[in-house]
Amino acid sequence: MSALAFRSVLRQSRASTFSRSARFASSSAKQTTLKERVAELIPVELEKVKAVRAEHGSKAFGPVLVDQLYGGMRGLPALIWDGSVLDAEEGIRFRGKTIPEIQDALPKAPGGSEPLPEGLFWLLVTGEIPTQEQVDALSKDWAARAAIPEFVEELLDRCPPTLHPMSQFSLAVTALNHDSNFAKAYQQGINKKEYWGPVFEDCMDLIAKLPNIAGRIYRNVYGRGKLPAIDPTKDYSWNLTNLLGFAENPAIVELMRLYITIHSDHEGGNVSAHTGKLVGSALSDPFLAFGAALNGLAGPLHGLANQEVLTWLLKMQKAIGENASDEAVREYVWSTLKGGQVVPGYGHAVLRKTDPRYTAQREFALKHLGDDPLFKLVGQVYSIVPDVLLQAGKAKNPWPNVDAHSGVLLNYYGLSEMQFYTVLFGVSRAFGVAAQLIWDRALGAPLERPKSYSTEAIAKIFKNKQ
Ligand code: CMX
Repeated sequence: MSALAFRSVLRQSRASTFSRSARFASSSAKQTTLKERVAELIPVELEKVKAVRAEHGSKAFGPVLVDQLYGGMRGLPALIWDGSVLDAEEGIRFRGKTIPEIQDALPKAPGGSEPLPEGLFWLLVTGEIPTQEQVDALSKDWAARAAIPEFVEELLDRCPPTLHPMSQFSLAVTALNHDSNFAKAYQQGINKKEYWGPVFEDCMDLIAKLPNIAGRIYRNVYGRGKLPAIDPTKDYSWNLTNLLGFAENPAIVELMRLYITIHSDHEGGNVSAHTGKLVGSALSDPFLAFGAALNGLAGPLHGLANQEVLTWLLKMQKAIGENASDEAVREYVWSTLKGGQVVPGYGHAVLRKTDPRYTAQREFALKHLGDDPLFKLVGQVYSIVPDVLLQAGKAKNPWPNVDAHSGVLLNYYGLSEMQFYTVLFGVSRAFGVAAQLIWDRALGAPLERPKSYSTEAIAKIFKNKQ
């Protein structure tokens, strides 16, 4: 396809978005549902992909270094991921929008000032800012789908409280595959072109059921009594916070809205996002794909770091006391490094500056946490760790990531059980993985199957080459 034809496809797609926005300007008009909007967008996106592949399909990104094969594939262009793009300096953009931009643009709860994650999901899936009515409709839809099967409740109730909450979480999500619309439709011989429909329904069910799973795990493991019912008049984050037992405090509900929004997506190459996409590419249904993603999120170099940060901070506080001097904190950081451990919450495989998700949480803390001693310690650590990591000379990025701040915020509001924190990260990460799974099936993404090499083969291939 020529450059001219390609530009015309892009123009058509923008025009279609524009006409839709114009349609939504009047709130009395019938509101398109998310599924109807995806159906409208699919032919446009298929054309876009066709045009890009026709024009650029045979072009190379550049050389692949042997070091990249040994080095965890850092920087290797390998995936298409539409929901968000991560810039090393600037951080994440969700469908082109920075965190402050989405905080500004997305609909809020009555009296709230943080974005509703329902709106973020709409944005991740469509690239468009939804109306308040569309967001409210999503809250209602998810509340209606929120119940989990009795056998999954029993499965969770039988887990020993010593089983890590993330293992329980992935177990329950995997078991939801019992009722997968997609798995059933596939067995009945669904046409490839129709895959996205049941996958969409599974993704909506998946997101909707996570609060009941997370709430049940929390109450079982920490002995917090019976789960309340979902309130269909409230938003997703209010219900999640209520199931955990904290919704009487509007500040933590607001925190949850921000938390779910900013942890949702971080482009496609991170362990949880990529695992979800990879497993989905085998046409495993969204429950199986996201269950696998959760197992990756449970690793200490990825999502579990938010548990590790608070554990590390509390250990430090115990060792050097509250209101310790900068010198004492510096020494503690060095002792962590000299003990062959990482400083949790610092560094990143892609980012090279302070993570804007850290900044968003810091701004929330400045507004709400006052002079909480742990918040003060987080600030003090921020003024010391980057210098130490630079001096140590190994980490490519000495700045804090998202996990450096979240635990302190949750702890402040009484959610002090660190082992549970990654479950909340997982609830949020479902939004990004689900949005991508819908598009992967809608656009016919193929089975992932990169090529692997043995060290012997590499030595042979490059034996006589410069
Ligand atoms: N503390 C100590 N050492 C660190 C470090 C940190 N915070 N960050 C990086 N390094 C070390 C690495 O372990 C590596 O050491 P070796 O050469 O001995 O293996 C070296 O510096 C180079 O690593 P890098 O290229 O800068 O970082 P990677 O891309 O390999 O790893 C990450 C990225 C996040 C795993 C790493 O920075 C880290 O372990 N950070 C602490 C854990 C953490 O906060 N993880 C959460 C990330 C965000 C998320 O996914 O949720």
